[in-house]
Amino acid sequence: MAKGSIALIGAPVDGGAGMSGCIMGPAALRVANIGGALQDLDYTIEDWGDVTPEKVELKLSGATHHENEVAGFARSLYKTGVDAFSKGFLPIFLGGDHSLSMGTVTAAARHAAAKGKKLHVLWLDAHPDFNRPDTSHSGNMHGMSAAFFCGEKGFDGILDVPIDPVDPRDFHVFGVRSIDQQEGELLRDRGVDVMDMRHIDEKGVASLIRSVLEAVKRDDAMLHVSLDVDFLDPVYAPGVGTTVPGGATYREAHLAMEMICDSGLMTSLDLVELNPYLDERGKSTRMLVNLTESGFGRRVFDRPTSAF
Ligand code: Z70
Ligand code: MN
Ligand code: MN
Ligand code: MN
Repeated sequence: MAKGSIALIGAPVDGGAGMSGCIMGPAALRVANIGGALQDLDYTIEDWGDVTPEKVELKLSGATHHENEVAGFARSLYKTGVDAFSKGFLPIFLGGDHSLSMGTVTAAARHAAAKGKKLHVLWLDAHPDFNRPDTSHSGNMHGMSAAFFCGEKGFDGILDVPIDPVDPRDFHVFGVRSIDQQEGELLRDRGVDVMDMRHIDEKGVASLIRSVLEAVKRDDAMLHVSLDVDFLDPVYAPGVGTTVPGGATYREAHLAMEMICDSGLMTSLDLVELNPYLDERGKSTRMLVNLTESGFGRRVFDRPTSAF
C-alpha cells in the first residue's frame, strides 16, 4: 500500500557556493534513480522537474556573491514548496548549494504557521551556515541560509514576502566541525541547539538525535531535515566543494536517517551541496540516495517496534 506522496523538486543553484558544480546535483540524483528508489519503498513519486529561478535585482550590503541568482531560486523554491505542502506532498529538494534552504525552509515555515504549528529544522552539516552578510568572510551565501530563515538582519529583499522566522532554539545543528568566530558568537547568543562532533563522540548519534525528535514531538511541530554532503566524512562523500575531515561515518549518518524515519516526524528534506564534478564514480551521489532510502524506510532487517 502506498505510504504517501513525495514531490521531487530540483534546484540547480550554485551561485551560493564558492565553487561551481552543484548545478549538476539534481541531474546526478536523478541519474542515480532517487525517484525509483523511493517508489520501491512504496511511496508515490511525482518529479516536478527543476524550478526556474525568478528574475531579481537586489543589492545586499556586505560583500555577498551572486545574490540575484540565490534570491531568484529562493523565491521560486518558496512558491513551489508552499504549493507542494498545500497539495499534501512531502517535498524533497534536490540541490544545488545550501543557499536553496532560504526558499525551502521558509516555505515549510509558512505551511507550519498556516496550520498554527511550529517548525523545527535539523541541519546535518559540517557548518552551521549562520553567517549574516556583515559577519561572512567569504561572501558565499550557502554559509548564510540558516541566519536568513531564523530572521537575522541584512537579508532584505531575498524573498518578496515576509518570512515566518524559525525560532533559533528550534534550529538543531548536527555534526558541525567548522564555525567562523562571529558566527559562533551569534549561535551562542541566539540559543541555537549546536551538536558538534565532540558531542557526537561523547554521547553518540542515537541519544542526540532522539533528543531532537523528542523536542519536535513535544511541540507537535513540523520537521525539516537539511542534509549537506559535507556532514559526511570525505572518505564516504568526496563530491563536495568544502570537505572537512572528521565527519559522520557511513553508519552514523544512516542511523540518524533511520531514526528520523522511525519517528514519522519529517515533513520535508533538502539534499544539498552535491558536486558531481568532484565526485568519484558516483560515490557521493549514491551515498545521498542510500541515506534518503534509510530516511524513508529501507531497513536491513525490520524490527517489530521502532527504535525511536
Ligand atoms: C563558511 C562561510 C559553508 C557550506 C561551506 C563556510 C560555509 N562558514 N557552508 N560549505 N555548506 O563561507 O561562511
Ligand atoms: Mn562569485
Ligand atoms: Mn551547508
Ligand atoms: Mn557544509
